[in-house]
Amino acid sequence: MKMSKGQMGQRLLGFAVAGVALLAGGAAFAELGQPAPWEYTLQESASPVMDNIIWFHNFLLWIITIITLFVLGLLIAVVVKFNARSNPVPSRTTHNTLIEVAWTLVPVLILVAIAVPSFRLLFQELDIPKADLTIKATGKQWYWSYAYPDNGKFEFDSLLAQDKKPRLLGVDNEMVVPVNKVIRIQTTGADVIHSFAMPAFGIKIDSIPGRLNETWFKATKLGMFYGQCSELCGKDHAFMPIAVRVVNDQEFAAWVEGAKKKFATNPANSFASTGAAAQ
Ligand SMILES: [Cu+2]
Repeated sequence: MKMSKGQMGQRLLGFAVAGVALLAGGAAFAELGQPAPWEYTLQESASPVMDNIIWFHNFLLWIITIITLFVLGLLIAVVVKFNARSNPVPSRTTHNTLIEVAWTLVPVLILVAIAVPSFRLLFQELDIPKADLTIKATGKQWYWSYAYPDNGKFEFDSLLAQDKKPRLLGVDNEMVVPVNKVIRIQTTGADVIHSFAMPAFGIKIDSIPGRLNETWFKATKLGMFYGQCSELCGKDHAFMPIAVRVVNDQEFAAWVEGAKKKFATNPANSFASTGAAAQ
């Protein structure tokens, strides 16, 4: 297909307009705690771990961009300066100690520079600080159950609510947590492997039958946060969202009082069925 110069210009202008619209749109639609149309960045952070994940992501983006541009520059230099026409008599050099040492050492130093913050982030994710609150999240086909063993012992199911916004993320009973508190999440699967994932808090951990996995987050912002089961777990895998409401301490205490009564006779309440609630 041949295009005239005018058509080409028009097409380029079209791409430019689309690109700017995309950038502006991404910023305009970005909403805390949930995905946004045309989103191309990580979700806005609401926890110290996610702050560091975003920092590390940007750090790596800089490094990879510099390396890519450097290699591109070398390639262009080779193509332009050392082709048969501009360099008819090639050099017969086979060794250069300085360059060989440099191209071994420099990548090692770059990898060390990446390894240090990488391990720091891994340890931050794995070392669970002293928890203010423990919640057990059990993945089931196809919904989640949340147990609060610390706060009067209750457990409830959290199912997708078709009529709630945001679409496919709203649930009937949200997990509720206090703001700026260390929340330990213990997770397991009741039937198959699920995965508890919450992008704004920077956590994603498999929920495996017969095993209790642990992770943690500290929500630093109030509001609603949404995640999804992130391990293919059957036909309704896409329909078992995770919704977390972050509230202040007073609201949390009030919610606990209400939840204890509301879920006391819940068949999902393992504390009630085992008699643990009476202890
Ligand atoms: Cu699942």
